[in-house]
Amino acid sequence: MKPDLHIQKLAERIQELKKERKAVILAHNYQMPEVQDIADYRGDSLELSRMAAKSDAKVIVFCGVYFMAETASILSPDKTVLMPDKSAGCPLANMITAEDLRELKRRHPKAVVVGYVNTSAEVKAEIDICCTSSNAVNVVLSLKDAEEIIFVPDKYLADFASKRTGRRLIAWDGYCPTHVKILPEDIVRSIRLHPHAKVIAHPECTSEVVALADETLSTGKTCDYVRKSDTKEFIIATEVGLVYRLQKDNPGKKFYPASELAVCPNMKRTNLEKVLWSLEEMKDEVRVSDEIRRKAKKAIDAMLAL
Ligand code: CIZ
Repeated sequence: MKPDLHIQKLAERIQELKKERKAVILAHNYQMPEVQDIADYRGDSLELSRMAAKSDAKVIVFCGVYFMAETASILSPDKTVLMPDKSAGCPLANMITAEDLRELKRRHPKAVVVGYVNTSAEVKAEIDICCTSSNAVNVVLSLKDAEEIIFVPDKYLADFASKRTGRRLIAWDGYCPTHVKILPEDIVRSIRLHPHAKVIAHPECTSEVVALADETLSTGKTCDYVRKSDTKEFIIATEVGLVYRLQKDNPGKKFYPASELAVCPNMKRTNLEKVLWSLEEMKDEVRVSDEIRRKAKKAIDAMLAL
């Protein structure tokens, strides 16, 4: 069978089964093109989990990494959350454990704890307020009365939020191995090749890369920004999967990945075969225990209340 026909057949079978199972398929912005194409919703992790929670689906198939499926389970405890490849983890989220955070809190008993959405459910259960890459600055700004602020786990997002707010943050030494592959020289070279393009960097990029960017935005905010912008060319400094979505949604504009090396191997573990098998066999389920869920949800609700 020709590859295109194979993909089409798989996609058709997925759509049939999706109806039978009353499922909704979510694809993170970093997923492979063919996975993005069969999804009901594409977006960032929180946006996707919130849309799935509002839907009347019984089953959520989360094409993303583990903490994202956990977030979906936290917001939709009555739905079955499936991951086509449960081994797709997030190295950044795995850089801090709940015990690491408890130890840090013991050393700073008065600190308010801000935790990036890229954390396990167990870590979320230890934080006071969650944040995403689009609202980290506002979350920190909201903590005017806090004597000290702990920020976990991404040190580059912490640095970005600290510079924008003027607040000193006690940052965990975590980072995304994919975003740190984007080097300042990649940005300089891309600007030389595309002098009219605007540079948009994700705040998980290193501080040196962020300093060279015109805008520093989450994936969701990047989509909004380029749609509204009059600029026709963009250099995108984040995981390359976002470029596919931007190009598809904005056919009249041009997008250049800042580095072809910025590929998250975990995001690329999901493919159409695995999506099909997960619906056929109703596997692999991700469920957060009630106790952890209640605590973690408090941190997410605190952010949503802002
Ligand atoms: O929350 C997400 O989806 C992540 C990890 C980043 C983003 O900017 O979308």
